[in-house]
Amino acid sequence: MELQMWREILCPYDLAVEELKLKFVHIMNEYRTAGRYSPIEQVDGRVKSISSILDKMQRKKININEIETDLEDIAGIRVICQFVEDIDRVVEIIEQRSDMEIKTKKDYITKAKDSGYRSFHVIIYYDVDTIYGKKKIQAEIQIRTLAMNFWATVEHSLQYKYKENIPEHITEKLMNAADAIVVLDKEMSIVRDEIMDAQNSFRKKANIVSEILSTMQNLYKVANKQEVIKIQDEFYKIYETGDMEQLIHFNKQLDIIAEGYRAQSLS
Ligand code: 0O2
Repeated sequence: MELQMWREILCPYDLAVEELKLKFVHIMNEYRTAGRYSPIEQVDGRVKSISSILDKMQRKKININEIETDLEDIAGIRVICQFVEDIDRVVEIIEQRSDMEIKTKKDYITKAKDSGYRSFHVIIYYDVDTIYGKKKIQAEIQIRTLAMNFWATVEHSLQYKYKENIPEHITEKLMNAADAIVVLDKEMSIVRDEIMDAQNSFRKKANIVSEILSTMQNLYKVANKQEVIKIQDEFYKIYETGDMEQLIHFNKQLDIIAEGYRAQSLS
């Protein structure tokens, strides 16, 4: 098949990957904007390269006319979570969406692959709008923790280097590393609540501080400079105490002052 044909086949998959990446990043941002913990930590995606498609076709004896039905991972999305528990949340999010229809779920976490690979895969049907109309394509969403991702990335690069004939002593080390990753994920789960609390209050504080700074910046344009400097000094004092309650109160007071100036400018 000539290159132009490949490009045309892969074009809707390109669109799907871009759209899906954007949608998952948006979910993450929505949680964070709401001051909530996001089960999604990172999102990545790729369209399978032509050479990888050809390799897989050969390996799985797939006919060229059947690649779009038999190759489920031409469009691939990777969702990285901090904790194993977050993976179930992400699966639930996918289940509830109206734009993603689940075809299959593959749980390589409860039962890891022989290689030691752990991850949760969800194959979805996803509609894209092309110049020829609507097209339903398949996409593979791999959901895994940061630790699982670290292992899979290293192992994948070794597979590439050794063309699947990884020397035994390295395979053994990889299996040990896979076991260590299971232990690490379990340990992290134990302190999950603590870590989530710490990250949430860090984000909440950062959100409030950024609101305060932006209100003060606007006040500079309309209010008396001396008054703004006084407000600024007051803010630094409260900021140094690190007391969230005081920061929240200060933010509210500042809003009232800013509102007063807005009302004045309108009258
Ligand atoms: P790439 O380069 O990542 O795209 P299979 O018959 O097992 O090869 P199948 O049935 O299509 O493949 O689906 P499976 O095993 O559920 O998922 C395939 C994808 O999962 C792989 O895509 C990898 O991305 C990942 N994966 C599966 N097993 C392993 C493993 O042992 N190590 C690593 N690092 N990744 C794995 P591709 O097309 O094989 O590769």
